[in-house]
Amino acid sequence: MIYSREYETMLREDLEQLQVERLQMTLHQVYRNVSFYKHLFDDRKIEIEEIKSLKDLEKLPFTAKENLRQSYPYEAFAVPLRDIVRIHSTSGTTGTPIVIGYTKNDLNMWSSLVGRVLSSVGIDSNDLVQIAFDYSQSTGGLGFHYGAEKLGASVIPASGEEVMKQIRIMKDYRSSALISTPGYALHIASALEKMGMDPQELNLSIGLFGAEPWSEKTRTEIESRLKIKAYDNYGLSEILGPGVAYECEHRCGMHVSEDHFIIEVIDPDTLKPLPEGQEGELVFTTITKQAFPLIRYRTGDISKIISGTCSCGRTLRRIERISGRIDDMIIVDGNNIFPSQIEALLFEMEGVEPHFQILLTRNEGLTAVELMIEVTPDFFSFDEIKSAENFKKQLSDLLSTRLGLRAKITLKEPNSLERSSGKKLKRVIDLREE
Ligand code: DLL
Repeated sequence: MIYSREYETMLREDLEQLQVERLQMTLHQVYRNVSFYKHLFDDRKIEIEEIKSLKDLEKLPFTAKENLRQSYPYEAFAVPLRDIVRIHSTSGTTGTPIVIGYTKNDLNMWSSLVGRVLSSVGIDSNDLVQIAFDYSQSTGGLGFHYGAEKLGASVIPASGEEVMKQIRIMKDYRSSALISTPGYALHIASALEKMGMDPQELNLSIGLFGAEPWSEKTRTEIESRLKIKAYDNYGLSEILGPGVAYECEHRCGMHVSEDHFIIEVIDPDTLKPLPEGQEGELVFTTITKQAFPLIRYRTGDISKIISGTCSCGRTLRRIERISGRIDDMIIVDGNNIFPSQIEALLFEMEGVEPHFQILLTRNEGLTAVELMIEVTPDFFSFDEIKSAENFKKQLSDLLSTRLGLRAKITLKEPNSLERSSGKKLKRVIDLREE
């Protein structure tokens, strides 16, 4: 079903006109209220009145994660704190998080956009929607929660429950849709198989998955093991949370809610916009957000715009499945982590070199993380095994409290981790798709 027919099927010409009008308003708003945009615009001598078409977007500066980190906590907000009704945050590349605010209107808009995501895969008020996303600072849980409630579905907030409890809820409450990371769906499938329970005993028919990269192969695997139809959806907290782009029943790319976001694909090296159909970095400009508007925000995600129209009738353009990142960010069961954050923690510890490797594999659907670290030459000599165990415990507590990361820690002799020919260590070895 199409949730918001007027906008989702708008004539392209009208949509582009709407985008330009909304962009103008947003530019005035950020110039007036966000000091780093005022400086950026002044430095580049940008006259907002001269931004008259989408082509003129190119004249505007990009926003990077770094700009938002430097605005910690509230400098990037475009409204006073009294108008903020919700605060989420996301990890920056180093220790400082990016803080995202929402006004009442923003939350309303967010719920409607999530309503589009749910409707487009056939979820409606007859559905029992089990949400297995985290309900804390990340946007998956609460984002889907309010969107599903707005749609009138029965919402089961199940995050944080361990897998047996999830399955029990799913079976007894007859959940018809599961919303989670694709990895968690595989985890549920493994648990069902271990219990010897046939997924046909459940009432589940739809799975809506996102927040981490996955492949067509994983889609097929989830569908055959859980006996459901699985759909992809994309979003990021800085721009909104879930609700930015979504598959429809045809599953040939994700429609971008272009009445709220202007999308560009750029070459990450030259920063020049690329034509439709060419792969590059996704860049979004928000055009309806009040509290946290962003101009040309570089997502770091790689994809491309799919040319041509979709048979569902939506005129909103589609992006292809996210194929990777331009940086080294890794996503562990929906949690985004930069190796530089781990490095910063290691610098706080004594007795280790900042040489480490992160090995990612799958264990019953979820990500198993092994952190291999080189210790200094005197580490093994100055004390016995006990100190190594203490060290590992201390580090794993730090990883878990600061980054929400559970990892097996393996200590390695100095210079034992393989260096590439340029003597640089490959930080991340990701074997999850193998
Ligand atoms: O992951 C928002 C979200 C929640 C989207 C639930 C969909 C479902 P962040 O925690 O800020 O927000 O992480 C955003 O996750 O830049 C991508 O790298 C990655 N990502 C999100 N959706 C997908 C997807 C939420 N469908 C970052 N495929 C983004 C691949 C995805 N990667």
